[in-house]
Amino acid sequence: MGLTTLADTVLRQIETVQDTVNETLFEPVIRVGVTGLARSGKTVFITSLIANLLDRGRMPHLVAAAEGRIEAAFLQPQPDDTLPRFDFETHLSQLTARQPVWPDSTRAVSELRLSLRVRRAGLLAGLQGPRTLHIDIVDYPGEWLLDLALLEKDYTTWSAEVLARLADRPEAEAFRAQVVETDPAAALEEPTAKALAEAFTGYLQAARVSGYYDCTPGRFLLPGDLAGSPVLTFAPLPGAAPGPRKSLIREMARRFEAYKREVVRPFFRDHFARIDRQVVLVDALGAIHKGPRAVEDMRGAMADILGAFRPGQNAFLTQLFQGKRVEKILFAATKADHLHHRQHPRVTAIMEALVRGAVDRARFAGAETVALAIASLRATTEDTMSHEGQQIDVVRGTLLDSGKQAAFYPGALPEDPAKLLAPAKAGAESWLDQDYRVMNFAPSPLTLRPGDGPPHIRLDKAAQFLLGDRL
Ligand SMILES: Nc1nc2c(ncn2[C@@H]2O[C@H](COP(=O)(O)OP(=O)(O)O)[C@@H](O)[C@H]2O)c(=O)[nH]1
Ligand SMILES: [Mg+2]
Repeated sequence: MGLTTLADTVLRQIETVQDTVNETLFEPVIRVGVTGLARSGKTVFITSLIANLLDRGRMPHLVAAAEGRIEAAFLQPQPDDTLPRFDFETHLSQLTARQPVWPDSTRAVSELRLSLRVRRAGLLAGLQGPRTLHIDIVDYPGEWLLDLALLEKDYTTWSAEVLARLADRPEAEAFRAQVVETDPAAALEEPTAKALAEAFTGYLQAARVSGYYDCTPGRFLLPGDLAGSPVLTFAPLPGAAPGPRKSLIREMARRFEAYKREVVRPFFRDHFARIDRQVVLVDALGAIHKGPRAVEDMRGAMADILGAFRPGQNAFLTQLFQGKRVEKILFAATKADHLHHRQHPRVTAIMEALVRGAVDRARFAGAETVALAIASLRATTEDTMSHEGQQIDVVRGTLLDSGKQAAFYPGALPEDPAKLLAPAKAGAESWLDQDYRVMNFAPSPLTLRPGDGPPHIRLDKAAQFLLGDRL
């Protein structure tokens, strides 16, 4: 499918709906979850993955595509009536416009169904006709997974932990000042509750910008359609809940419980527990650039996120999953086009080290895992330049801010990931040997040959890991 024929595809897909409705009931479905913290690259990943599954010219490592066994790929209407559809067409047209732009950031869960008609491999090929596999791709914020930890806590414990954590963070100054002024046992007044919740949300947003990832409750940052509702109008307070009747703290504790019941649990029940295979995207280079604290924080967030894939740990999840499990987890360091490919094995090694503990546990729980350095949409080209008598490997691209062409060298990542992770764990303020830079590149204008999807790095390997065994 060339990009110009997008409209045709939409028509074609509507025609095929009628024919497939009956068959669909018997056709296999794989649900692939795509998660990661905000700006880790979920939207670009899903858009490019779908475009490259529709047009498979750049997917040599997807075996079924390389063998020519994928006879057709088409988008289908949304199978879940209550979930927003992943807006593939808009995102793709943004990435492939004459003046391409990165897609708008999305703030909630969405889903899309892609179906592949595949000829069987090997001996069965001649005996049976092609079969159809439906791939439901679900995009959801990693922040929502972090909320799992809240289920195990009551309001008093949660408040004590959060207040201890923010005690020495400058981002929390305004919120701390309000807490000092507040008497938790005083009668509830809605304006006070609202002001506290707003100050707390302000702190979470500032903490996020500074590179902290421990920013739960997740919906305070990504409220979606819950913005302003009572389940999001609470904040941690010192002292023991429940406190006196009709007091501020009692109502805060009640809303905290409502948040767990009405927001966190339904997400895990309706979305998370149905996932067969999971992609976890990490902007590892971005965290390295922010410094050791951001790396350590991200490691912690990854451990928490991955805790959700080990149902045995959590009574609520164990009950939800009932023995079903996530079969495969792909950990992908995104935006690898910021680095020359000679450095890619090092990012992969850092990624593997970042998630090692969690991966060991996931393996133990039966999931197959892999770490890859990928770029969903390659925005740079590689080059080697001489600088002060040395040859350095750079990437070239168009800067997002100025629109100027630039050659970029982010710094040499260490061969041994411990050189980054150990100082991060030990609480170092900055990297010892050097700084790491990142740059925001604009997507490059594309001229795609018919049959080719957008340029990427290792998206085909990612697809092979996620889907290959079922194609
Ligand atoms: N160079 C480059 N930048 C990327 C890539 N993927 C994402 N980005 C950048 O990361 C930003 C966030 O990506 P997005 O997919 O919107 O993240 P989300 O919040 O996880 O959905 C984009 O606006 C781009 O600036 C990639 O493959 N290469
Ligand atoms: Mg997004």
